[in-house]
This record gives sequence, C-alpha cells and structure tokens, in this order.
Amino acid sequence: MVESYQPSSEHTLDRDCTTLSRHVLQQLQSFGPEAQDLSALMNRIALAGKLISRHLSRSGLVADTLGFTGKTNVQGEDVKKMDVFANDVFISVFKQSGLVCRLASEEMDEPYYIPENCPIGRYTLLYDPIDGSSNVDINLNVGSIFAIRRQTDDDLDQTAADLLTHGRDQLAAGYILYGPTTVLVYSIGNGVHSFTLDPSLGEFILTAENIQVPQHGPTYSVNEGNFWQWEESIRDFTRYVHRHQGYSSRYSGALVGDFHRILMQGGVFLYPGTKKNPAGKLRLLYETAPLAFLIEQAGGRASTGTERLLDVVPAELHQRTPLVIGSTEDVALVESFVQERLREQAPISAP
Ligand code: FBP
Repeated sequence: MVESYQPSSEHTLDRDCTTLSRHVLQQLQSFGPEAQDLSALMNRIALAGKLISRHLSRSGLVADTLGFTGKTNVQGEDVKKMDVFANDVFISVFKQSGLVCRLASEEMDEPYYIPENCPIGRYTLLYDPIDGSSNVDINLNVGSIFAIRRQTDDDLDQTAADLLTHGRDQLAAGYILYGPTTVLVYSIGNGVHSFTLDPSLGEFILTAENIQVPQHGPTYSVNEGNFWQWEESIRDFTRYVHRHQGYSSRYSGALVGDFHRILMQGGVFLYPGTKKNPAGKLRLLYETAPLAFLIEQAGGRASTGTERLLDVVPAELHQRTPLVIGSTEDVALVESFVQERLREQAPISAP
C-alpha cells in the first residue's frame, strides 16, 4: 500500500506560514464572507505598516521626509511630513478594496470617504497614522494605532454620528510599533497576538499568541513634567511610587512604545487630565479606546481614573480622554488614590 505523503515537521514552515491574514481566519474559525473581509482588511493594514516602516527606515536618507509641513491639524498640533505620508498610506491601501467606505484619523478634521467602496464597504477604519510624532525626527520609536468598526448606517449626511458609541463596539483593534523590528499587535476579540515583520519575506509572521499582561509590573509611565498641573490624587500616586521599592519610571514619548512595554512586562501608563486640559491629551477613538480593547483582551484594565474606558461614549469625533492603562493591580492602585480624594471632597452628609 502506497503511504500518503507526510510533510516534514523539521522546518519552521507552519510558523513562517502563519501570516496575519491566515491567523485572522483561524481566529474567526470561518472562511465565510465576513471572515474573508476582516482577513483582507487586516492584510491591508499590514501593507500600510510595511510601507510606513520602509519610509521611516529611509527617512534620514531621502530628502523631504522629516520635519514639519508648516500646517496645524484639527488637534491644533503642528503637522509632521511623516504624519501626512502615513495618513495618505492608510487611505491608499484601502482604495479599490470594497472593504472600507470611510476612514477617520487624528490628522483629518472630517472622515475621508472612498466613493468606490461606498455603500458596499461595511467597515470604518479609525487610526492614528503616526503616534509619538515628537520622536520621528530623532529616530526614536513611533507607532500607528487602529480600530475597525462596523458602519451601522449609510451616513448620508457624512456626520459619522454612528461612530460616536462606546469602545465595546470595536470589532478589532491594534497597533504597529516601528522600533528595532516592526511589530504588529492586534485583537479581533479573541485574545491578543503579535506579529513581527520579516523583511526578507515582506510578511508579518506570528511571534506571540494569546499575550497576557502580568497582574502587576514594576513600570510606571507618565510625563512627570506635568506634575504641578495634575489633580492631587495623581500626585499622591506618584509620591507613592517614589517612596516604595520596586517601581521604575519609563516614558518614551510615544504611547505605542510605552504601552507595548507594559503589555509585555506589566505596569501602568497614565496620561491624566491637567488643570489646563481636564480631558488630557489622548484621543478616544484613535488612541485610548483601541488600546483599552487590547489590554482587556490581555487580562488588563483601562480607565479614565473614574470610569471603565470602554464605556465612554464620545460626544464628538476628536474627543480626548484621560488614560490609566495596564496591569489590573496597578490601574486599581491609581484608581484608589482618585477615589480617596473624591471621598475627601464629598460633602459630609448630615447625620
Ligand atoms: P501624537 O499622536 O500626536 O503623537 O500624540 C500622542 C503622544 O505623542 C503619545 O504618543 C505620547 O504618549 C504623548 O502624546 C506624549 O505627550 P507629552 O509630550 O505631552 O508627554
């Protein structure tokens, strides 16, 4: 009897062949149209990551890639040339896809509609094309953050009102970290998984599955330069970690980089509100809600200091929120200082 061919198990083929699009189908355990769409969608996001990674890796060599454009964006921030390049890359990769009708980004006042994808495209991509822009010109790590939401109505008046819902409505979320290697981390609601770009293959290859954030970690990550602008409760937390063994301060200036460290090693990242900006700096739909989706999938926690971040319902597209995110024990510690101060401020009720 002729034996059927058995592929050798020596090669790391199974790992090398676990590309992102294949992994999404495995995650969804379906080859149906929705699964194929989400797999193709993630593949386009991966392409955007490869194009941005290549551009960043050449940025010191090619003229006109670094520095400012001289314009300011809807956030009132000076726009970097890399912000514009990366923003356009995300739009380009979704043209002629039939997948995404609308893209909303930190760099655009209003959502961008891709006519040929509307209304058939039932998904919206929300993204921060370059997170940590202040790091671009000095060759430090930056990232891209993304979230995928279903388009629940035809949005004919183009107000994108259907996007103004809580973060639990995100179908998938993730980020791409442009560091010594380019890493893509995502969740489609079934755990958090990490892929590393293999430049020789031009493919993101699976390198870690079902990542779980430690319950507690040594790192606290916050811009202490804002200390005197914070509420007393956040100062209390900072004084606590200064006085207690086992805490180390790490702050890279790029949320994606600081978040990745905490996802892998535990700890807490904070961008609290300040007296000047009680809502803080970070944007809900492009930055804090996608990372909150990921950290909860990894067994961690994300809050505004007083509320579960995934419950926050935005009133407008570019709304900001304070952020406390990371290991459950460390986020709970920050929240305990906030609750303590709120209790002290609460009016004493008559006996
Ligand atoms: P961008 O998306 O415009 O880069 O802004 C967000 C960010 O750069 C985060 O990545 C980072 O954590 C934070 O702002 C740094 O802000 P600050 O310089 O005030 O600490």
